[in-house]
Amino acid sequence: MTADRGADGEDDPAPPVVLKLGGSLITEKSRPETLDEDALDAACDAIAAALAEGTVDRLVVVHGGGSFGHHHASEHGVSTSAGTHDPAAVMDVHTAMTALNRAVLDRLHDRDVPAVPVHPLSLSARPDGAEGDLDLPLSSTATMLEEGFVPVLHGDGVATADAGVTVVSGDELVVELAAGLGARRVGVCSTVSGVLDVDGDVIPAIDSFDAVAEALGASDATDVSGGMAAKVRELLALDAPAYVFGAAGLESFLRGEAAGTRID
Ligand code: IP8
Repeated sequence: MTADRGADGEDDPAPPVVLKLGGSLITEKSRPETLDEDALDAACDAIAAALAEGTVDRLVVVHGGGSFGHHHASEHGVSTSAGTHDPAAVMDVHTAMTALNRAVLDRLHDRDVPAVPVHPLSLSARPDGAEGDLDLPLSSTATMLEEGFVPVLHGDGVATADAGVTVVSGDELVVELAAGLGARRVGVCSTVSGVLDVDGDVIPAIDSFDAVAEALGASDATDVSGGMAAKVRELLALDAPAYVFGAAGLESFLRGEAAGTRID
C-alpha cells in the first residue's frame, strides 16, 4: 500500500479508487437470482490483477442489484422513493442482495483479494425522508481501507424517515463514497460501453451537462427521472474524474488509463 507524505510529515494514505460493477453486468437480468458467472469472473480477474500489479492500491467496490435486488424490490413495490413497512419485503430485498454480495466476495477471495462486506441497510439512513439525501457514515469503510481491506458495498434497503425502508442504489453509494472518501478516480462498469450519443456512439469526454443534454434525452435542467442523464449529472458534480464503460474497459480503467466516457 502506498502513501503520500502530508504537509505535517505524516504519511497520508493515497486516495482510493471507487468502482461500481453494475447489476446488469454481473447477473442475468432476465432470470431471477442468477449470476452472469463469466462476466463476474472476468471482473474479479481484472480487480485481482490490478491489486497484485499495484496499479490500484486502495479500492472500494460497489455492486448493483441486477436480477437479485430489483426482482424483489419491484414485487414489493419498493424503490428509491417508495418505501415499505413490511419486514418480509425488507428481508426479501436484503437477503437477495447479501446473497449476491456473498457471491462477489467469494470470487474475490478465490483470487486472494482481501474483500469484506459493508451492508448499507445496517449503516445508512435517509433521515429527511424518501426525497432527502442519503446519510452514509463512512468511518467503517475508511478504516477498512486503512487496514488494507477492499470494502464491497451493494445496493440495499435503507431506513427512511416517514417511509419505512426504501432502496438505496449502487449509483447513490458510489457518489457518496467518492465525495466522502475523496476518491482519486471513479469507475462505473456496466453492459453499456459508455455514455452514448444520438447515433449510439460512445461520447469520449463530458465536461458539461448542457453539451450532452440532448443526446441523453434530458427534457430540462432539473430532470430527475434517473437513467444516464441523472448519473452523468451526479458524476459531473464530483471532484474526481469518473469513467462510464463496459466490461472491455475495466482493465484499462484499473490501470489508470482512459475507458469509455470520461466525465470530469
Ligand atoms: O442496481 C439497487 O441497486 P442498483 C439494488 O445499483 C436493489 O440500482 C436493492 C434493488
